[in-house]
Amino acid sequence: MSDPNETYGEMWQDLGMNLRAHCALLGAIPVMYQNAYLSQQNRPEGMSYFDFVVSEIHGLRIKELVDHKAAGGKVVGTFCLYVPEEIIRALGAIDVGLCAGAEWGYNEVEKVLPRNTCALIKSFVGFKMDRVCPYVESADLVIGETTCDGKKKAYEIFGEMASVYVMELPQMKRPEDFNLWRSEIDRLVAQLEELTGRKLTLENLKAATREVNGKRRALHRLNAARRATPAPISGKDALLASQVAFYDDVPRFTQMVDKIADELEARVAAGEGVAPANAPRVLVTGSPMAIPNWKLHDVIEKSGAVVVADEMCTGSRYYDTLTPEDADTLEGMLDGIAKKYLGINCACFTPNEGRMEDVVRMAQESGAQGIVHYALQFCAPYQIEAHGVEKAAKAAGLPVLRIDTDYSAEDIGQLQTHVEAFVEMLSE
Ligand code: BJ8
Repeated sequence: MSDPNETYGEMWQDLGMNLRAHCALLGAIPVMYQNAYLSQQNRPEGMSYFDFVVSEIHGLRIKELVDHKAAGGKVVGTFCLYVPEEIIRALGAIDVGLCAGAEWGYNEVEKVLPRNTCALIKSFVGFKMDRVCPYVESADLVIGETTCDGKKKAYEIFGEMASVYVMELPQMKRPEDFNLWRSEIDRLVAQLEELTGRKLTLENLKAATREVNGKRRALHRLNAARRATPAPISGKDALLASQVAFYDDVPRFTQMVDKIADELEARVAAGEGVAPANAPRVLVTGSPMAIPNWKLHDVIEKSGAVVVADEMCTGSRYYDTLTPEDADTLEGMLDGIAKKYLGINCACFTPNEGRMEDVVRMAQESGAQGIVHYALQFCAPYQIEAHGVEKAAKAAGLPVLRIDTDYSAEDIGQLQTHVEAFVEMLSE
């Protein structure tokens, strides 16, 4: 394999990246990937596409973004599911998810953020401070949102280093909250029209909506196949597909995921799986897992269970509902977008009963025998909401294991002990 620094060094330098630090970050990923992914048996052949995507994680896709910018296009970075990607795409910009899943630059970060900030926030600030993420460095505009307190305050600091626009997201779902959110969508449109120099129209919004819905449908197909026994794909592989959905080229990604779904459906028909039919089945719910955060799924699956569903932003919250495509006015399309996005069940909302219902429904549909609740340490919304999830799950007869962790490898031994005991209990 060619040396990525030789192939892409000039491009990274032109983006203003810190090449020395970046080299250290990039060097860590193949080892993690080998341990978590390439060591798996009987993976679907279609996953070779994702092996390639990860091997080129800061290479080919960044080259595509750079080419797009050279042709006059814009790149927009986002951190949250509530930012409607249909609008960004309709205006000819490319959207990329910027959530970071690796510990980086904490020494510097902890000079500006409290130590007890969640790993996701510390990492995205660390990536920017150290200039090691080519996605962040490619972005012409970063869109934040008022979800949790940590994120909304961190955007103020992030805004000292990058161009940031923040959407106000309500924290309840009453009619007056919908009205606020709907007006925020109009503000976003104006902001993006100014950035791109283009006008949002019924036609370009419909076309982008069809495209993004296509991606969601493909992910839905892939994940529906996981309901079969034996599971035709590991939870880790399904997680990777969800993670890559946030930055890959949309038509290409959709085609590749559909191809994997074809393969999985054939496996299901043939009764083939990646784990034995009697492997304990687990649903994971909680905070999102950004690339390369594969830690919990890896521990669960190496303990002999299989993750068959993910109620997370890197999971069902992303693909479960589609944006309506059939309104015949631009206003109507934007109303549909506002409604679809406000329907997402993030723990930043109160109350958030919809999430409890989703967790129980998904566990039942996927045949999960137990639930692992995952929260990043210092993520108050998910750590506190774990109580409600536990109550709803127990009422449905589903045992719950609560895991609070971060991105470091230090607690892996401890995690293994807890997870192995839970898996053993499920297999009794
Ligand atoms: S829709 S989950 S992507 S806000 S882990 S930064 S909540 S302290 S990421 Fe999220 Fe949007 Fe909700 Fe999804 Fe705060 Fe928790 Fe950190 Fe979090």
